[in-house]
Amino acid sequence: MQQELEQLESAALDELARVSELSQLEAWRVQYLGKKSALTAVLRSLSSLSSDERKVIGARANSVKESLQNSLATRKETLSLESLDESLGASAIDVTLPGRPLPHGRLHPTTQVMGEICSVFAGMGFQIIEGPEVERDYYNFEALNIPETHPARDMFATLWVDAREDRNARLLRTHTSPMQIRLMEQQKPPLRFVVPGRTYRYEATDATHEWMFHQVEGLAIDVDITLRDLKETLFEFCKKVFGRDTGVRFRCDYFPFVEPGGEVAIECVSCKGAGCRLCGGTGWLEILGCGMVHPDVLSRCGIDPSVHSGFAFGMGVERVSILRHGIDDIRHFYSDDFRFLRQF
Ligand code: FA5
Repeated sequence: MQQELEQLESAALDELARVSELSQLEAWRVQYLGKKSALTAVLRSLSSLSSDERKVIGARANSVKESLQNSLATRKETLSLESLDESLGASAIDVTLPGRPLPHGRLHPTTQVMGEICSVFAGMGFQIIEGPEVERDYYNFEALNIPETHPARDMFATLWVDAREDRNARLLRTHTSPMQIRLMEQQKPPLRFVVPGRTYRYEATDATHEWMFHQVEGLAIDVDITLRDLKETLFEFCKKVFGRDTGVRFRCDYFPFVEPGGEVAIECVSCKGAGCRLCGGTGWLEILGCGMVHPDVLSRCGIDPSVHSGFAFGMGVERVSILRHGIDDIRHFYSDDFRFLRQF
């Protein structure tokens, strides 16, 4: 019987060493230490043995029982630790890994170009100032030599805030030129200002026209300011922003609030002057209107035109951006398409 106990112990311990899951331990316990196990049968049979045999076999059977119980407890602890390690390993955070890049915002391409335009003029001695987007009819039209019945009102399809019949009616400014009047009313010459900001027109959109776009207005008033000052200022600006090799065209144009008036166009970036959809086949893209401030406008603002003269210009910011970056359609700017915006 003693030999039987030796074999039982070694078989049980061998099998226990092979148990690899906590859940299998109970089956092992039932088989080797349970009520119907061989060891329990030996312990139950002790009473039928002689007292000498009972002493020897009993002591051995109890030591096997104790050894199996201890081994079971040790194995249970080992397997518990292993499974804890595994679950920690699965959810552990590797703090040495590089972080995921977070998407971050940046300035809109229009804001970037507007800043660039303003800093070129700031370098020439112009101050930067902003003005209201909701304007009075007087500043947007009347004071700029565009009375109610003037055909030039058709140049500026207007979004009205109040009924347009009201002489004091408010509107969304169609250009930044009303700030010419506000500045000349508020300050005495010499004046040198640029005014960046949003403008609105009630018109259909296409590759070069939006209903909301940005302009930068320029105004310089002093003694002896001539058309030559205007042209040199604008050519210098074009050289700085578009480079020396880009074609610049200066032509006469009509605006009621300047005399003489002009427009500046830049060689089309898309077709290099050959003619394409973007430039409407002309090879040129107009970026600004300009001219010498009309004497009537000066007088209306309390500036004597026999003493002072000045020039003004109004530049389309998106048009400058289109030319700077080779963009084929103005509508990309406000489509909120990240694939477009991310490029700037
Ligand atoms: C004006 O707005 C005049 N106030 C400019 C001016 C100022 C003339 C001072 C004389 C003295 P015009 O409508 O041409 O002019 O617009 C000026 C520039 O704004 C255009 O050359 C163009 O670059 C841009 N622009 C005009 N309409 C749109 C539009 N719908 N979408 C985008 N850009 C436009």
